[in-house]
Amino acid sequence: MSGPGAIVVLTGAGISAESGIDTFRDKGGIWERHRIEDVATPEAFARDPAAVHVFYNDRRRQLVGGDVRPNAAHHALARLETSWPDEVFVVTQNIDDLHERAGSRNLIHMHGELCKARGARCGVVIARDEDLTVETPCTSCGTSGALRPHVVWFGEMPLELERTYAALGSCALFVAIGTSGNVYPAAGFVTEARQAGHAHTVELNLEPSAGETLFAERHYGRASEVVPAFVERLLASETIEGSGT
Ligand code: BJW
Repeated sequence: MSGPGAIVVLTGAGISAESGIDTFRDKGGIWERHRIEDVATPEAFARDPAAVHVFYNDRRRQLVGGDVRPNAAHHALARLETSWPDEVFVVTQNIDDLHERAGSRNLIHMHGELCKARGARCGVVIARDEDLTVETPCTSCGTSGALRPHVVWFGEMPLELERTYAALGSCALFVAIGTSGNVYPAAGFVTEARQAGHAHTVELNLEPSAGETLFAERHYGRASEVVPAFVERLLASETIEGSGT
């Protein structure tokens, strides 16, 4: 007998906001304090790698040493993964590790991971929870100053898109949580899930996103409240409402 169907969950900065991590485009968010062109493009890193390292070192210190922990929304998604009869796949745009800390395992970080670095020359990805500087040697190839943050900047290709599009094309439910819908290709996943996968689509966010009309079902409020409530309803019924409209 076939199950209720696979679920793909896209998460964005809003799911980690109540854990104390700033979002990008909200009032007081990261892009009010930093220009994208200065810290989040390959050109910025080529021009002034030290400034880009400072930007990510500060954020890494907060994640590793600060009082940051997963909130009820992260925990609810981990519970969904263990309790739902079919696959639950989380695609996060976030570079924090709060989904892992909450227990999610079937997860990819499409915009990279803050606690990893990549050899700009050799391409090898290594675990790194300490500061990076322009002198830090690559532990793989030994080249001095060749380590960059393992993040996806504007103009770079997001990670594991092939696996993500395959999942979007075969899921029964697509849920977007805490994302403003401004950055592609993630902002286009809802359309892909509807058209390729005929999935039911749900937005859970503090406020309507840029793509709100693309979702068949929408619930607005804090992630720590709307996500656990949505997950409880799903697990109680073990069915997916709607049919891709
Ligand atoms: C709460 C809450 C609470 C608050 N509870 N909710 C023209 C048209 C279309 C596309 C392009 C274009 N020109 C260029 C592009 C492509 C470009 C792009 O999208 N640009 C747009 C700005 C237009 N994209 C790229 O370059 C990407 N690569 C690419 O496209 O490759 C080519 C390709 C071709 C074909 C197919 C596939 C690929 C790369 C994008 C890299 C993004 N990088 C960043 C920074 C690096 C990581 C980091 O430093 O952390 O990633 S930018 C930043 O935005 C970060 C995020 O992951 C990303 C998304 O932000 P997110 O998560 O949505 O956060 P916010 O702050 O925007 O929204 C938070 C939401 O939460 C809000 O709605 C709040 O209301 C809500 N919220 N508190 C629930 N408590």
